[in-house]
Amino acid sequence: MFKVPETHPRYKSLMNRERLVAGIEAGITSKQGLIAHGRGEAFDYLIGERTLPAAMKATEAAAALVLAAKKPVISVNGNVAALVPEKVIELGKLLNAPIEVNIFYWTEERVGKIKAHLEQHGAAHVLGGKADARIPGIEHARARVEREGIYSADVVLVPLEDGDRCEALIKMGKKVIAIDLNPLSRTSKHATVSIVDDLERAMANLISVIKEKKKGNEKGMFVEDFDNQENLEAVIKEMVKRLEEDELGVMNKQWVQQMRRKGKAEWKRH
Ligand code: PTJ
Repeated sequence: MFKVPETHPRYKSLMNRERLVAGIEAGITSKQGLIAHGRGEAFDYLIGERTLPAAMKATEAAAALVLAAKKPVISVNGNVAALVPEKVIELGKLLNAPIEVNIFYWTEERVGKIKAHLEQHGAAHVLGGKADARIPGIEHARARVEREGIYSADVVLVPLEDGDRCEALIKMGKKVIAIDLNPLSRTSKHATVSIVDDLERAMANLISVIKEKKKGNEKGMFVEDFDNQENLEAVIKEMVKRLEEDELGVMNKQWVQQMRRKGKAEWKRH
């Protein structure tokens, strides 16, 4: 692994890249996972690489939803396994929920490696190897699920989704919690609760909110009080605000005004 100095201002972000590269070398993460991560990083810039109040609200709704679930399942892909294996396992234990490997760029070998990787980190029982059921309406490999896992779950946590599976899970009558930095993605739009935040921050927040709720310290949020579309709009507004307030944005506005004035003057001369 490349040695990133801890003093580097982008230490966390660079370390995450290293984890993904290591994930690829270990056969856990797909190469396409790097592209997906880059897209996530770009959106993270737009929210200032911090948890927005809207994301915290969604996290509270997500915590309420999984705690009320009869059969929650955590879906894990190659990026999630490389970036937050410990947090996935901690959440699984906290909720007594199974973890299921479910990947888009499916190979039997990669499913086995992700499973082994999670078990090495302490996961007791990882599903996904059997894939004895299919999610209706999906042609690609992500349709392959376990009957005892995602197929019969009532709530599915899907960090970093590739799109149409979320819609198909909703059509099956399940509640879906998505973690996705892109508020415009189909996953974010279709999920019951979309947490628009970085995977690592969202998982850490979710774990701590669940712990507080379990202790009875934090009751506030009910899923019924949560409107996903409204919440996504709040995130998008925040992104737009940041862009408008940004120094470059201000410079651009001045430049546009200058060009407009110049254009009018030129036009009058002819
Ligand atoms: O391991 P596999 O085969 O299942 O493949 C996993 C990926 C992620 C490659 C696959 O599902 C895929 O292609 O996903 P997409 O369609 O690129 O969508 C990934 C979404 O996750 C994008 O909307 C990104 O903005 C978002 N994202 C990427 N990294 C993060 C993230 N969201 C939160 N935290 C991140 N670290």
